[in-house]
Amino acid sequence: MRLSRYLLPVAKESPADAQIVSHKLMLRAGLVRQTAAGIYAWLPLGLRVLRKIEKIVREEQDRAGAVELLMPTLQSADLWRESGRYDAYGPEMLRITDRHEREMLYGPTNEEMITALFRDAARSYRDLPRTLYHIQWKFRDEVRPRFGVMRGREFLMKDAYSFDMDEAGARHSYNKMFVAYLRTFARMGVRAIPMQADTGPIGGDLSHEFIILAPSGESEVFYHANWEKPVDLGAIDTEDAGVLQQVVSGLVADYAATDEKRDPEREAATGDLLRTSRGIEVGHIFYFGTKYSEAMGMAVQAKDGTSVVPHMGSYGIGVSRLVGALIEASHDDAGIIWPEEVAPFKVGLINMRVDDETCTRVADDMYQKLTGLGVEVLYDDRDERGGAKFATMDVIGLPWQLVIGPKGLASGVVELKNRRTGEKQELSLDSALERLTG
Ligand code: 5CA
Repeated sequence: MRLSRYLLPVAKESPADAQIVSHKLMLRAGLVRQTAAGIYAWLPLGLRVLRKIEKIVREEQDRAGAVELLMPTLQSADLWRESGRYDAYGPEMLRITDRHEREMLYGPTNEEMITALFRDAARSYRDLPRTLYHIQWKFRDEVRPRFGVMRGREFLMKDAYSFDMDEAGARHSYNKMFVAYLRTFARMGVRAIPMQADTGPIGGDLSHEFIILAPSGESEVFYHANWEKPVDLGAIDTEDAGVLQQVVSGLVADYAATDEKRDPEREAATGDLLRTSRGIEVGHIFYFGTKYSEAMGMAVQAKDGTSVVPHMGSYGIGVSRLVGALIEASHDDAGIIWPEEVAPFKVGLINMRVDDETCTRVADDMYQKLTGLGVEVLYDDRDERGGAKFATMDVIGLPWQLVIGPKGLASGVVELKNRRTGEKQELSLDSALERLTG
């Protein structure tokens, strides 16, 4: 992409209304713009990050055996009356009336809709177990939307729902998601710690929040120092319920809990290995048995002919919140430092002198070669000062900066800078190309 043809409104100054670093940087780096309280437009660069996060989430859901579908954002109030949650949900639900005076709502979550869909599609034990998911916008009319996309009113969520014949099956489905979540966040270059959590309005008795440690986090968390080391999942057979249960039990043997779920006994046992921090909730998983299937009259035929009410779980990931959370976890004074897997582009190519014929010819040629080889390049071909170009590249945080200027070219070299380490190297054009494609 040529920057001269892109939309990248980068700002030098930190916006006054942003309190935390990720919100400031998202505005400064031209990733999003607020269009109403807690509602954001995703500008081209921000959208690329959002899509990359979505892709990792989707791949790991698919790998865990979940099946993708897409449910609408607008739902009918009657559906929520079936579960009894229409009145219970409160002012966070955005209620809408259509031209025929029908009551609708912008979905804050989808337990009711998926239960209705699955109730009408599943007949017998042969149709179970199933885990279904979608990645769709949600709306919660938060009293105090804040911290940019981290606590928005409209936000993108991956929500998955599992249906099993019994509790043992449901726990297996839960454990599969548990492991899929660890893999998902690890691929984004962050560690999210699974913590015992409250179930809130979703209900149920088994629940974990996945939390990224960051000083700006909304919740206070307590955990065993072991969680500071990476978790090695190796090649476990997630289809084997026993093996998987052992792996998950082994992991949660190390204490980790949110404020509401603190356990003095386990904390005493953790001793001086107990750590405390603030954290950002990027995922939340629940097992809630037959709460919705029962209320909404869902039953399937078992092998022995009897009628069984399926056990359910639900599993959320805050896809848009993750964009902010990843920045909280990875930035410096100059700007964002994207982990390679979610970076909007891999390379920022800087032409230092667009008015210099050789410089522009070499930079154009490098741009063609890199993109031709499938490398994602943002090419700064604008007629701007070098200093401004460097500052832009630093704030938007692409993993690599390739600088082409007349001085270097005179001795046959270009400069390659690693955004994370700050390390700079002078290389020939060919070796630079090799480094970025190898
Ligand atoms: N139905 C369940 C699981 S599918 C559910 O709604 N869970 S949740 O309420 O915990 O939300 C799932 C994830 O969405 C949270 O872990 C969080 O990362 C994200 N999320 C929740 N509220 C917001 C918000 N206001 N802004 C941005 N992300 C949010």
